[in-house]
Amino acid sequence: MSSEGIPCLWMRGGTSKGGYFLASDLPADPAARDALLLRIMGSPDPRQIDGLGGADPLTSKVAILSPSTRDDADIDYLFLQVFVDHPLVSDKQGCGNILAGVGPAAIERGLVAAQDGMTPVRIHMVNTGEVALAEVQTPNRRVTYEGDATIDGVPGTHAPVRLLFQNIAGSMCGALLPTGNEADEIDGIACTLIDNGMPIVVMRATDFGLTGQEAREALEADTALKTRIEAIRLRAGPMMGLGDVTDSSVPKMTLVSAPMNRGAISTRSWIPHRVHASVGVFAAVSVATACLLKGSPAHGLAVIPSDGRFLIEHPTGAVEVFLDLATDGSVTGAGNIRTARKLLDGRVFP
Ligand code: NQM
Repeated sequence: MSSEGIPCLWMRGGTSKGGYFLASDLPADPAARDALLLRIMGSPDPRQIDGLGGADPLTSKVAILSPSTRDDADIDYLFLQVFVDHPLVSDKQGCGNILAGVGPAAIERGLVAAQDGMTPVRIHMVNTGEVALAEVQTPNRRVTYEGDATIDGVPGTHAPVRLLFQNIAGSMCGALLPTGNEADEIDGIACTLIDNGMPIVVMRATDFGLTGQEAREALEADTALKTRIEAIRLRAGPMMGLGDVTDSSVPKMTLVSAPMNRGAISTRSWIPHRVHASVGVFAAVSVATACLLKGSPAHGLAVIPSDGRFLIEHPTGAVEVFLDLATDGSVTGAGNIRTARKLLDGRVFP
């Protein structure tokens, strides 16, 4: 263990928070790296008392940055989910919220030169193999975190970070609909198994006797519900080509209901063992895409916007994702506005 500490940027990205590291500052061996990250976060421990993690999957996240291995990107971004109460670090998902901090962090660390005004950063998302474009506000060639943009689930206003995605269908499952069906039945529940940037299982909240408007805490306290949802997830994993997902953070489980606040659909997301305080960015893109499928349980509940701007309601408000649609109705691209904030630039002592 280094007595000098390891350089670390601690940042909020969207509605998540975590450590941003340079790959060159971490062990190259994945097992040694993961052991180090568990120590840094203080896992496994439900309180993460001996580490920096915030005792919540949304604040126990890591971004590892390096110069890009690809010509069509400026940097590589590997996302790692550090489990809170299990000794597990998973690269089996990406994260669109932490992605919001990647462009700013890459500029802060000198991996990308800032332009005057706005700096586009092409980010190779190593977990899924796709490239995202992030537009970072850089007046006078310096990253600014100050601005007028707001996102639900984060107090205050900040500089916008626009994120644009293409070709994200089948990011981890190889196909948008890995079973080839718009809906499958698992344990008597109609499910859409879909991956448009994030593998998720979309189910009607009412099929579980819920309204879909329940609070995060109420859902997490319902152990019978948790058990039912996990049983469906363990069956959905192999159907989605993800194999045994017992120790994997995907697929996520999304309960949908009719929108209540002029949105397109309302969601409660299991990620996968806790309930999201809002909703993941790629998960929101995947739900919006499911709304368009006539066979999906989401379709009959959704109010489809005419302009491709889907307001996805969640426990603390709503997130807007925009979908680019081809003439045949298929989704060709997606985007979202997030904000990010540098909280600390220092050294962490594992
Ligand atoms: O779906 C949490 C988050 C995420 C994922 C999770 C995310 C996404 O930070 O793109 O951002 O689903 O575990 O919101």
